[in-house]
Amino acid sequence: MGSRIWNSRLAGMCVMLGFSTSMAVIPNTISFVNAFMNGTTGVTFARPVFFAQVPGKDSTYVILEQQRGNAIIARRNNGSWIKDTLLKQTVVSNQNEMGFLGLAFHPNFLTNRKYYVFYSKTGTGCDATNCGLNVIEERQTDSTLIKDAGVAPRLILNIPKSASNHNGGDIHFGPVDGYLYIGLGDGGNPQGDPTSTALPLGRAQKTDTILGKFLRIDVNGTTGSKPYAIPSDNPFVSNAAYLPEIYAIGVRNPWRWNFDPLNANLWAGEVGNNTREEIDTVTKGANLGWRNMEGFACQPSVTCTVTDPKYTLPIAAYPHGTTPDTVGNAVVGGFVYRGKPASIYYGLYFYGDNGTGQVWVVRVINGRIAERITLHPTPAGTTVAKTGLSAFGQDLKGNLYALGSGTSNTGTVDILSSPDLVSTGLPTPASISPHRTGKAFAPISVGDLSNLDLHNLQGRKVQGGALRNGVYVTQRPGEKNAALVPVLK
Ligand SMILES: [Ca+2]
Repeated sequence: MGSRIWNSRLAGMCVMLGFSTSMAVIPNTISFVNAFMNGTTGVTFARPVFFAQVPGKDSTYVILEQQRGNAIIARRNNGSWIKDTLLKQTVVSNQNEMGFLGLAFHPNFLTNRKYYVFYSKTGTGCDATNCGLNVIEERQTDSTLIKDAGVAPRLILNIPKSASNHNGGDIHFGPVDGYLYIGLGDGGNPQGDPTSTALPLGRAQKTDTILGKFLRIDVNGTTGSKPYAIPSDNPFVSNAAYLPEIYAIGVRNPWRWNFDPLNANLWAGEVGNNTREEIDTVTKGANLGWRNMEGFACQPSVTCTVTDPKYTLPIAAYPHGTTPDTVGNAVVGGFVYRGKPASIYYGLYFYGDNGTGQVWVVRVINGRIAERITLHPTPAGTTVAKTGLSAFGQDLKGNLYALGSGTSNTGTVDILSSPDLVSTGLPTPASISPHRTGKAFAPISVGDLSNLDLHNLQGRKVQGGALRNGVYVTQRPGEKNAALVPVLK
């Protein structure tokens, strides 16, 4: 099948999910349990800001330590959790919002061992505290898949900026198209903020800069002298006023964001300015409003209309403050839960706030929040879910994690734990259901799996008997279109 599937659009095949959507009451009490306990002691990190499972490796995860510049491997070894180092970036800036910010495994990582890093370092010829250079590089592991091969990286993108803040820094491959998506902040003070007079529009609304944007590039090719290709269906490729890398405009600081693995919807936590925080779903060609809008409101100094159809409004926004249940000061984007398909949380979106440490789960109907639950960690009475909440993570079974920053070595990675959340068992029988007739969801049996090519989200081909509970990409041999399917087994 090769990489063909990654150029296919999600179409042509639908799935029967094997369960019905429940509108039952969402439980508001869950446990936050250190994911790497050895007896009574948990493995800790310094300012962890990113978590992912290493493709093809059970019980093996990568965690980024922002300021130390380390990509740490936490893995199970002889019954204990131990730490190894995938990569140490010695040039990473230690400015507050800078550091080692993002990592993404190539969709074909298990065959080409390529991975991509986003980090910031001190810019050339400028004050270390007031400017910086964000860098995206392609690297490769050795045959163990958990140690960098030590060869020179391939530069993908240099992103110079005149301030240390508003970097964004999350990068992910599209689950269906296989392109690399990059979330970039507006470049920070002073020009990015609404108090600026130097750049009346701000960078996020200017289409000749990549700052304040979501970008989409193809790392498997080249366009002209660029070390990557421009996907031919990027939204502005035929508009000379826009840089062709641009996928969506109008963001201030999309600190953490992720794809829903089931349908490739892009959910982002967009860190606001002085007043409010917002959750966005980012669609191709969207204008997400900043810095004309913050949340659902126009900026005081800007002429704009909330109902202007050129803006894509947030899914949700919440005000600044310190009352834990309702407010915060810096949103942390999370995940749509796709672990246990029978869970009441299945399909709901988890996010939180860095300032209050609060975690919420929401049900979204028709693009707006229909229900929001504040998750209270056990024991009862505890209000702060995760002190210093910096990011969420998701493993290949769909389990969710929350990361909390510690300034030294006190940061931890917790698994969100409840009987409704943690995916451990493999129910039987398997049930996946491609849309064969064009008219109805048509269940197929385990035996029918032989008619499908199944790939995990890293592009590795898997087949019937070896399937684990999870989300897979399926494509009927000879067909052009691919679909993502959850598999129960
Ligand atoms: Ca916005």
